[in-house]
Amino acid sequence: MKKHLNVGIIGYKFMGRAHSNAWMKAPLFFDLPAVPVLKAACGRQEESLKEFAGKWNWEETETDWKKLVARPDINIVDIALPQQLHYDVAIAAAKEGKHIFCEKPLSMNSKQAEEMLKVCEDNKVKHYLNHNYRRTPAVSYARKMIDDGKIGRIFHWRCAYQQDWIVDPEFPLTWQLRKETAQAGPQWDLNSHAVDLAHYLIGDIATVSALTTHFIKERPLADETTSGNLSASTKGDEKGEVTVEDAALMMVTFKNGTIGSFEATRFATGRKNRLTFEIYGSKGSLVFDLERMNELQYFSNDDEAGQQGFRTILATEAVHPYAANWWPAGHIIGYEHSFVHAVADFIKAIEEDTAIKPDFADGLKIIQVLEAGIVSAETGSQVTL
Ligand code: SOE
Repeated sequence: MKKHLNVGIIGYKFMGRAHSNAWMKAPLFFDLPAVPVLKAACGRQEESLKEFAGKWNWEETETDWKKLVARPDINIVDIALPQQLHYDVAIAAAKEGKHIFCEKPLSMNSKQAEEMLKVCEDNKVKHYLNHNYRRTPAVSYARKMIDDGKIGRIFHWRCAYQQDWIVDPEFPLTWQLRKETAQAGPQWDLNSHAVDLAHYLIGDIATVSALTTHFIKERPLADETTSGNLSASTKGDEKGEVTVEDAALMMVTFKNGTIGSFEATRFATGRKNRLTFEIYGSKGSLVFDLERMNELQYFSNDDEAGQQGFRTILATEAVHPYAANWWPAGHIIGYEHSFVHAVADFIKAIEEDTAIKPDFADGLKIIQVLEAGIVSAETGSQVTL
């Protein structure tokens, strides 16, 4: 019988569901060296927690996260919480010797991220930061094509992460819209994903020039007991100030000479969760769109004259990363599969004692870029990393 690794998850809203699904599915579709067991789920509201745990087959529940991370039978702590809570939980879990699977963005600031990394290293635990989009077959394959020299020298990176869930001025002031609980708006939530992809596909960023803006300055207060899955009810008529930006734009230079741009917004009406990047190089170009996540658009200068043009690679064949674990070629996968891939790689990394990326060191670098963006927007000057 395969070894078991007991998982304790903290958080049971949108990411709690996405992670639970991944812990369940990974051993069914991947040949793993150990099987994750959905041991205990933790949250503050007992009734809804129990409902969640029952539905997703978590064996037990805990309402105190400190108890959960101290339990000797827990091997992995899954932090499916807002960023404001990552620091305390990650430090405590690492000190208890637990491996950590942490939702993004890593932390509220780079000081926290540095400490989280150090405590994990000191305690020799695996630390994974869940920037899941890297693990779509198309994005992983884009990286392979770049490594294989298909794109040549990269000149341009152009990325936009667009959503529209707060366009309505009556959308309540949830934790994501307050600096003390979120640190920043789409700069943190969305550009963290985009910067992770840029680091993965292009390389380290050298300088940042940014601007941020507020479209709606006040909103009705939120009833936080109802908040989750990107919605919440309002709490009466009282309003409060929105203290994070609504949209952020960054222009960057990379250490390897590529230049790039990032657009992150929650005000792109009609765009629900659209993440696109374009990469232009000396030999070819690549375009990805999360709304068509099984595809990559590829242009090659090597194609015959007269027959050149962007063509669609359908990243569902056995040669594409992760794809062979699912269905026969051409049978597409979705958002949730990227979480399953992360869990599968994480279990392998624990059992084989290998690195898993992105880790907290990568998370620290991402937070440093995001902070540089905020400083640049505030000062109106370019920031060198
Ligand atoms: C909200 O913007 C959000 O849930 C992000 O926090 C996630 O990371 C992204 O995958 C989907 O949108």
